[in-house]
Amino acid sequence: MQALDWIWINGEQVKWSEAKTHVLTHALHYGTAVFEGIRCYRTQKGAAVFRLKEHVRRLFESASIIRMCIPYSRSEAEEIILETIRVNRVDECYIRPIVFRGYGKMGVDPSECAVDFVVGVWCWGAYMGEKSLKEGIKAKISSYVRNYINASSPRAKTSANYLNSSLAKMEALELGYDEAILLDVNGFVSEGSGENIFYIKDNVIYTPHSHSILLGITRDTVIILARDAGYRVEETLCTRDDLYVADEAFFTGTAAEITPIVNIDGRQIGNGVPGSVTKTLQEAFFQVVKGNNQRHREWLIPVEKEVTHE
Ligand code: PPE
Repeated sequence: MQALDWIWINGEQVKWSEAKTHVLTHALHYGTAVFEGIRCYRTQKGAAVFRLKEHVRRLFESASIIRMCIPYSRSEAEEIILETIRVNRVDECYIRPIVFRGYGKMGVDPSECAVDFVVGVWCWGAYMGEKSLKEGIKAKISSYVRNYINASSPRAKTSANYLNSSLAKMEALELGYDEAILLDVNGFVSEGSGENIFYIKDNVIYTPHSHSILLGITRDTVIILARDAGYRVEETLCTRDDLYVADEAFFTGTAAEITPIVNIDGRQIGNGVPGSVTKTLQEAFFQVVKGNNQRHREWLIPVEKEVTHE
């Protein structure tokens, strides 16, 4: 990865190359961390962070689920994120706040360890390559089952949950696919290793109503944009067969944005190229994040403080 200049650690901007933590950090050993993935886009009115408030809120909810108290308010966290983008002087980037149990005491109980707060930003283009957005990708139903609700709280964006994702992703790549689709413990479709999933059948848009998913902010965005455009959107139980016979399918995520899926387990989806509904939603999504849709301007938080003329 390409280094930028500054990373926020516990109250100050630290030089990128000096942004280090102790090897006996609790989270390194036990996965006791929560994080976010947020994007900042270049718009006509300057750099803007997409749905910053919703991401920060989810960060705080994830922390609360794992009984970790963040030493800032939500508005302070938002300001720290904006400042970290400003000091790195980038107008498009991916933002990674992470809050973790730090150094203090080993053993599974983290309650005596410090809570560390870090914000890093870097430039991150298309998650699965520029081609994937245009041409779509091949996915595989994973042999790994998604994290179970009463085992590790999939709706919390915890580092520990990502072992499940890593295993599924490595398996998919090893077998020549681009991404994994995980089923939940009941055998219903949950999500990708780092994305939510949608499919389209007879012009209706479906997305899994599984409790074993991260409630994606891009998922929410797409549901709203699809309804704006007059589509019917259903949150439903979804089987692998529903996907196999879908007309279109796509992944959503901050990193993945809207990535079409054109093949699942060797079965061509629709015509084997990104479908028209997917392309319409992709276009609508990029219009919004780039600030070209006035209706949803409130989703874009400007990085530079707005100057008010009196
Ligand atoms: N499910 C999972 C498991 C997931 O990791 C993400 C985001 C989503 C759904 C979509 O959520 P949202 O970004 O709010 O629409 N995955 C993040 C991390 C990816 C990574 O490789 O790191 C992301 O997209 O930022």
